[in-house]
Amino acid sequence: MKKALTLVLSLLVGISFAANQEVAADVIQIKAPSVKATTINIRQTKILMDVVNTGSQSHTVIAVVSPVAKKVQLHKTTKQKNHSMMTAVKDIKVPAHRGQKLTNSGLHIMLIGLTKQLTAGQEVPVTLVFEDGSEITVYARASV
Ligand SMILES: [Cu+2]
Repeated sequence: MKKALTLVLSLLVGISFAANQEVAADVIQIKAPSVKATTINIRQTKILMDVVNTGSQSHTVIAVVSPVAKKVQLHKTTKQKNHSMMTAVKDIKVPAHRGQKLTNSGLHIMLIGLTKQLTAGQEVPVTLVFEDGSEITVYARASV
């Protein structure tokens, strides 16, 4: 009897624990997604947006996909003495209750090996993949 009760209790704890886990895609909102328009010979460009986390747990962007580029990387711009440099980062943290702005001079998404020119006004589909496997797809508007 005691054993059965323990089993029931641990099942209940398990269920409530699962219910407390937020799904990243349910609590994250993407504001103002944009992509820098390109000229004919340019093969890479940046995507910027405001990743807002309305949830109470931190989440992480682990990958981004877009059909207009052969490769998509998560990048960080760092200021050097006379120039700025971009390096790839493994993931982008999205802190609870606030989020993370992706900017020209900070963390951003990099489209590499563009399969076509992106002209102003065009809408580029971008899918963000989070640590729990959930995804959000938005359309980044190209602007100069
Ligand atoms: Cu970059």
